Amino acid sequence: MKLEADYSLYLVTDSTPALLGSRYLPDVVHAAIDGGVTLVQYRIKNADTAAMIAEARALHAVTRARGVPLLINDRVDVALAVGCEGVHVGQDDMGVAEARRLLGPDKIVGVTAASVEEALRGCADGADYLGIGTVFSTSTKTNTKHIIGTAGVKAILSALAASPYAAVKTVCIGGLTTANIPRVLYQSASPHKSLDGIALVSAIISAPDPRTAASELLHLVKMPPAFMRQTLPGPLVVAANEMVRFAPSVVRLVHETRPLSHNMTNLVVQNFAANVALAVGASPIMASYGREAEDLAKLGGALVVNMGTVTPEGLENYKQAVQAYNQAGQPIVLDPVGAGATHIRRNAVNELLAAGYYDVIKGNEGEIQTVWNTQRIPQQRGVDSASLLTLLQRASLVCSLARRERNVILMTGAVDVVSDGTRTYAVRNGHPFLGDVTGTGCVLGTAVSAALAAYPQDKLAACVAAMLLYEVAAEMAAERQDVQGPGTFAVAFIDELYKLRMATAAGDLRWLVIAK
Ligand code: 3NM
Ligand code: MG
Repeated sequence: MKLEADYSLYLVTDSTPALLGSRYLPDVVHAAIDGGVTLVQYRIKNADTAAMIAEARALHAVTRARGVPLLINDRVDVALAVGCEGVHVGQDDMGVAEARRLLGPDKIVGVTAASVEEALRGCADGADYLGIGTVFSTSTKTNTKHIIGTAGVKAILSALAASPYAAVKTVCIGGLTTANIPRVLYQSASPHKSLDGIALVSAIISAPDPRTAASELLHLVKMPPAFMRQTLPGPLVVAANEMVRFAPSVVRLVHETRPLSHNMTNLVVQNFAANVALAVGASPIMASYGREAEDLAKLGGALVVNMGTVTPEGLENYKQAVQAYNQAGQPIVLDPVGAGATHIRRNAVNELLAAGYYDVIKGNEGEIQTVWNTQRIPQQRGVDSASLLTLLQRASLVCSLARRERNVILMTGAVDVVSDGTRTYAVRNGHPFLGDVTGTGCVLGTAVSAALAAYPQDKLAACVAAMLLYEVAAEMAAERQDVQGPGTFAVAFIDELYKLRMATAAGDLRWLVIAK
């Protein structure tokens, strides 16, 4: 009888000193199983066969005593010699069918898959499970061929669900850590099939305390992510035709709850962002030190990560803060400023996307296109926006990206487009002066963060409310007699935002008649 394996937390071993240090591998595996590892793969490259068999035997003694299956990477002969529970083969190793023939029907045979084609072939050849990856680039395995992201994992899961192999188990691998596991599980799930678990190396092997690390990781695999726990019991989702009418409720909620808007933003807009946060009724803090976020995330607010003046140190700070807000289940707005402009920024976007889940990603056309495809070399210069797509194309991109990321995507422009993958909106308010004052795009992220913190139950409704308030205030400011250009506009804009918010809190909703 074949052992029914539990794929929840799958440890792949690595004996390189950089990861294992001077520790004894069977001790580390022992501790990891005590912490919650449910499946172990012994993986070692360039070792003598006799030494491999001896070490695999020592590992098997540890795993068998605890009812955890042991698989051997690549080497069917070693698995046979040891009598362990199976093998894992890569695309360049012995084929699944051959391994199955040698091992018999009762052993576990798994295979690596980086594409739908490889996945379906592995299943057809009789694999019990797929190791899908590489999800994110990882220093543990540098010769990886394809970085497929959560979108690649989801494509494979969707294809399996629609195939005769829907029951084949799946894990994914590559660069997985406590910081990204919740969002990887959430974003890779297709409607009819989700991952059975997570496979990883360094998050356990190089952890100072492998037992605690495994226990934390297993907890993350089993629990719904914090950003879901918050929205699951949400009282209502705003109906499509009610968005505009609902906006004042969100504005009022911000006014009443005065949520924290934590901005990690660029040098240009610090002051403007803080003033806009105050004008909409939020409580701003401009804190760029990542370690501070752990305390700030507990205050019920939202984080804005604006990579307008990104530096290596800044990037590390963003990642720490993103992890803290994800863990606290508090919303994050990512503003990938100038995302396509340089390869440094393209890498920064990649790293930020791998570092956590973003409730809203806000950017102009070029920036959103770069998030969609970070390999893309854009036509964009600096951070100013130029539109090359039709409104329909923009709406379609925004909607597809929102589906992929399972969040809300907001694309700014003469007409702003926002979508949660199901409901897609265009907001036509605003004024050309917004384009003549620096930071007005960035600072919309601050207004959105306040709305999200006040009304996380429906992120799209929160975004639409913030956008309407912001853009209608811009129209009102631009039309004032005393406004003569961008300079006076910027000052009047803060005033009009403040006045609109106060009027809304007092029940005066006349501004809604110009919302479009
Ligand atoms: N296989 P870490 S990536 C062993 O993509 C392995 O097939 C991969 O290490 C694949 O969890 C990988 O430390 C290494 O990122 C994963
Ligand atoms: Mg291999």
